[in-house]
Amino acid sequence: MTLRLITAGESHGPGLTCIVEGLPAGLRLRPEDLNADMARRQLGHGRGGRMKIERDAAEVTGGVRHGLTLGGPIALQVANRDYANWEERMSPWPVVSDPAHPIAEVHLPRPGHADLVGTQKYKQSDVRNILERASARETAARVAGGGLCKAFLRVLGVEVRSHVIQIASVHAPVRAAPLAVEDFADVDGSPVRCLDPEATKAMVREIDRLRKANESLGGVFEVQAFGLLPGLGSHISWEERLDGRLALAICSIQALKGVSIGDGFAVAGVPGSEAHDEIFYSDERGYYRETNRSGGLEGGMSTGEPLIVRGAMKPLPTLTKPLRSVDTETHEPAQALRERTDSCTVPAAGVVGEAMVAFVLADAYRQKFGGDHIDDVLQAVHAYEERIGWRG
Ligand code: EPS
Repeated sequence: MTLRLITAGESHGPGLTCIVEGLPAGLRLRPEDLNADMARRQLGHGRGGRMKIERDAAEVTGGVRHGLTLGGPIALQVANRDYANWEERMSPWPVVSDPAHPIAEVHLPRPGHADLVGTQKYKQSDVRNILERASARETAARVAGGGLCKAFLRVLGVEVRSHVIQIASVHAPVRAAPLAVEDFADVDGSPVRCLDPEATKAMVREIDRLRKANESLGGVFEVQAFGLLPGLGSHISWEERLDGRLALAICSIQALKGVSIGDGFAVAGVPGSEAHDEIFYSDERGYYRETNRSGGLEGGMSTGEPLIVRGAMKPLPTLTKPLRSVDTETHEPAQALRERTDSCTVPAAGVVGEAMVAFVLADAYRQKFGGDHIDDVLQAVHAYEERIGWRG
């Protein structure tokens, strides 16, 4: 049993679709399981005008009846309210446009965006035919699907959270103690979703400063998952390694350039004796570690410690003071497309990161435990917990 998540839709088209296939029957869902995260994804200091237009919410059009999953694919629809302003330009069907105001093609690819390579690869003259799908608007659909995965994980005692640890050159201070799930209770109260109040202020100031200078900003978010069992994923073949799957899921988020797990790149610079997590045993706790440098993953499998994954986002490539580019019709030097844009979406990317991690973990639970009904899943999980003497 594997889980699949597929999205469709363009940024300014009629709407987005997400289909999640492979969840068991009998899983209880509430509208807020989907919509709470969609609303969180819209927030964050540095968002642009578009988020004032959208009120993201998912309409369920398949796979759920009376608040319970049926075991079939679940289909979710997210409307693009902005489509009302783009109906002619983004109509799925040919339109008879006013000859005095023809629908203009875009010929000014933005460095750093999918624009230029996409037009070459897909044989398009209009950059809009690429940018509409490349847009991070698509992540609204992923987050809707991620809500389903989170609801499934919650029944299994797994919670996924995120926070922002860097925006541009501003870093949150390194935390002395490991985070617990309760530590994230107020994270959305920070306009940049950072757990440190002083760093929050500095990040907001940095966004304001660079936005005024017509710049965009990148940063780093961290996703943690609590309550995992040991043994999700596998060492036996490369494509089953959970760290590889997480890396794919995180790096697939628009504008993500880097991913790290646990101590990540820093672990490359310390001696072996300081890089690993020693193993202990007590009757009350069973096997346990006193450190979690591995980020909860050893040999491509979860260890049962909190999972810690970071994603590094580049500054958004749509700039209000555009970079140099080339007109794809004339091949003359030109400035890149200048469009309404966000200046920083690292806080939102953290919410998307949660959805992607939730998907990978839900998939790993489906692969390991199968089950057509959620009760079958729970039975299989409990049998495994008993076999390995898991104390949670
Ligand atoms: C995006 C450009 C902006 C963002 C958009 C992603 O949209 P617009 O061009 O309509 O102003 O706001 O993000 C979303 C719409 C969203 O829901 O996150 C881009 O080019 O990637």
